[in-house]
Amino acid sequence: MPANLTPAYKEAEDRFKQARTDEEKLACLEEMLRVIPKHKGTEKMRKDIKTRTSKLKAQLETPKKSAGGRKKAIDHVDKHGAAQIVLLGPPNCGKSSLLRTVTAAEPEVADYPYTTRRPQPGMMFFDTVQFELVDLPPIAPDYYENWMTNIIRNSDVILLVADLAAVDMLEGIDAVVGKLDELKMFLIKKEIPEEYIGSQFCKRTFIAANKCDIPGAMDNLEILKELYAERFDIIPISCVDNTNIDKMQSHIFDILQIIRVYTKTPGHDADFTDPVVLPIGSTVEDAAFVIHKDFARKLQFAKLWGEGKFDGQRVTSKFELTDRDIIEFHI
Ligand SMILES: Nc1nc2c(ncn2[C@@H]2O[C@H](COP(=O)(O)OP(=O)(O)OP(=O)(O)O)[C@@H](O)[C@H]2O)c(=O)[nH]1
Ligand SMILES: [Mg+2]
Repeated sequence: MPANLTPAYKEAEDRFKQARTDEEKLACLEEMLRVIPKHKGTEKMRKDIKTRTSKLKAQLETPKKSAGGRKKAIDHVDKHGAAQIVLLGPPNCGKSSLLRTVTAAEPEVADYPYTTRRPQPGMMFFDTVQFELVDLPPIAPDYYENWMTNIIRNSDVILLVADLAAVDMLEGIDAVVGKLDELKMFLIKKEIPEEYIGSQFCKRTFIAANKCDIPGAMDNLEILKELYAERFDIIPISCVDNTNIDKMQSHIFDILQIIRVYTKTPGHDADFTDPVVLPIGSTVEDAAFVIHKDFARKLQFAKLWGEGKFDGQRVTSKFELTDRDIIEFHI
């Protein structure tokens, strides 16, 4: 039976052939399995991809030894919070300063380039939701740390940081976008196309144009907008006087298309410290499922408080939730 392979599969297979590291190969195999047409004619191929994937995973999970003992993985940052956002940009644009501004992390900041050498995560708390930001080394035409690829592919959002104070501002951001194109990343503003849902090669991306406090920065901002505004949303920010930091934070919330739902137990106030974070369109049942699988199964009804509802409105498990709803489960 013919395999009738699609262009998407052939593209993924080409990427696999070009992949140099095991991490890259694994990402490509997973992509191949995701896009391969699922019918009798591809059964053998799918089995083969699965076998290669398991072998590679086992190989990668075997701890590598170095002279000093076990080697710590540099190409992976565990995910925490509602989403993981990687900071990418040219040297000296202010990635580490941004991490310092919005999280409690204390990465090294210096007025010379190539300061950051390793990934540095930090948790950003915004409007009761935690997001994880990951500061990384810079990207330049002649400088790229290959281990970053795995971290970029595993992330949920790419935050491109431009340097409005740099004379070569445009070349700086061009080099970063060029590298991502080379890695075959498909960068989008907000809506992930259906065929890319679950893919590591499609990322929500926007630009934070940093150092807008510097005289002349607005001229550079106009140039940046002229060339990139169609492709990416651009938010001018400053880590020195905090201009638009809140706007940048709510933009992350907006592009992720998520809602937060606060839970309460009968007779008590709602817990506003630890919301359940869900995709827009989620139901009461989805929220219950996040808390516990059994909980969703046993759910009889819920009471809701929030916009467009009367207080304590009784709803069934299929009821669609909206941002900031307060929910009381009854099982
Ligand atoms: N005026 C101004 N200076 C800034 C701003 N953000 C960062 N800087 C300065 O820019 C320089 C570089 O900042 P870093 O945060 O180290 O930049 P980086 O992108 O992490 O640099 P690398 O790790 O070398 O890639 C430092 O001197 C910062 O104080 C800003 O918003 N305005
Ligand atoms: Mg840095």
